[in-house]
Amino acid sequence: MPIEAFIFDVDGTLADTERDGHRVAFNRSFQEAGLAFEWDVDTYGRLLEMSGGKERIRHYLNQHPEHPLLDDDQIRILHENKTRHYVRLLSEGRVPLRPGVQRILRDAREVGIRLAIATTTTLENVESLLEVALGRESLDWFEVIGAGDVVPRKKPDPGIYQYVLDRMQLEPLRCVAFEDSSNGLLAANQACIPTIITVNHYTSSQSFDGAMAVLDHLGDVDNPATIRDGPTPPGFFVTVTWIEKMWQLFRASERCLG
Ligand code: XBP
Ligand code: MG
Repeated sequence: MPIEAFIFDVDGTLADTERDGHRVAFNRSFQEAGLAFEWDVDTYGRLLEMSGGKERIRHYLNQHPEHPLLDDDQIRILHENKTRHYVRLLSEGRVPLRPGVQRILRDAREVGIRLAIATTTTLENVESLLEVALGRESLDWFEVIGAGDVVPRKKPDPGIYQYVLDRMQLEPLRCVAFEDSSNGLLAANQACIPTIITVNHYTSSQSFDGAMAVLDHLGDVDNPATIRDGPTPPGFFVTVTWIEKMWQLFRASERCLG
């Protein structure tokens, strides 16, 4: 029985968006609104435990009573402005895809693996990233783009994965999810989807129990991946064939959480 679909997270997985993309955009929005705070790289790393931009702003303000508390409408506007800044940063080509991503998408399409996205970020951000990095036509490669507020609760809640599975009528065990964070892994695992992790600056010290494999990135012929957990792929880069083997082993080991 072959793999039916690959489901991709976006932030940290398709591209390293957080530090030089989202964080900078949040700060521009705060500055524009005359707010007297700025998120440095480490502060932002701690705030990433809260997924969702609006939720993250609220979480920060709750922790910092010295700043004025904003109501939901004010946070919504602040976040809309943040999205505008973020899309502008993307259009300047500031956020490239991670190694191996474009190759895996192309190879998966060639062998008929269906593609989808399950992300916490705003839909506009996903569409802009795809358009800038892969061309407008790439939006059609993904049968479903599950993003942002289409579900009431964000990762680690499995809602966004369940939304994608339902829309595509997929069995979770016949899919592979690609994630970068422990929140993302928890979401995919609770939806019972075998998951490959590619870590980044912000997530490399997190715990990934229950993942199919953990690597620093997917790798490419001229850019070897380092494997943290799981067998090394031939040539040190992840291929669809290697994913299929890992998936068979993972399913046979009954390590899948549900
Ligand atoms: C991504 C997020 C998002 C982004 C910012 O998490 O939590 O909130 O950081 O995007 P994941 P928005 O990769 O697990 O989906 O500001 O649009 O929310
Ligand atoms: Mg992510």
